[in-house]
Amino acid sequence: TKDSGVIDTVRESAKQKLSPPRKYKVILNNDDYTPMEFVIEILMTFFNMDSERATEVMLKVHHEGKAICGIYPADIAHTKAEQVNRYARDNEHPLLCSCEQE
Ligand code: NFA
Repeated sequence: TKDSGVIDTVRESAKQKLSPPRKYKVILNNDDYTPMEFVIEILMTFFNMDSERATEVMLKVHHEGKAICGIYPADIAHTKAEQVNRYARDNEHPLLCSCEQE
């Protein structure tokens, strides 16, 4: 900085070493019963995907067993998974959303 000597020394000693916040993958899991259209609606509503992207991710879950819907800080990831599971259960679908540390 333009200040030197004692001022910079104070700044250095006050600096904290913060690790970057850990992130979590929000995962959507396949099942045999949840309608494809409902999964697309979930991806558009909770993960802000357009219908083209939502269809692509839904088909990846359908064919590969699971897919990542998004990567977020811990609290947001867990809240999204909870909201998806609540919405699926309210509509009597077995769809399961989970989180994994990145
Ligand atoms: N496998 C479901 C079906 O054939 C569709 C589905 C896709 C379910 C993605 C869950 C996740 N109706």
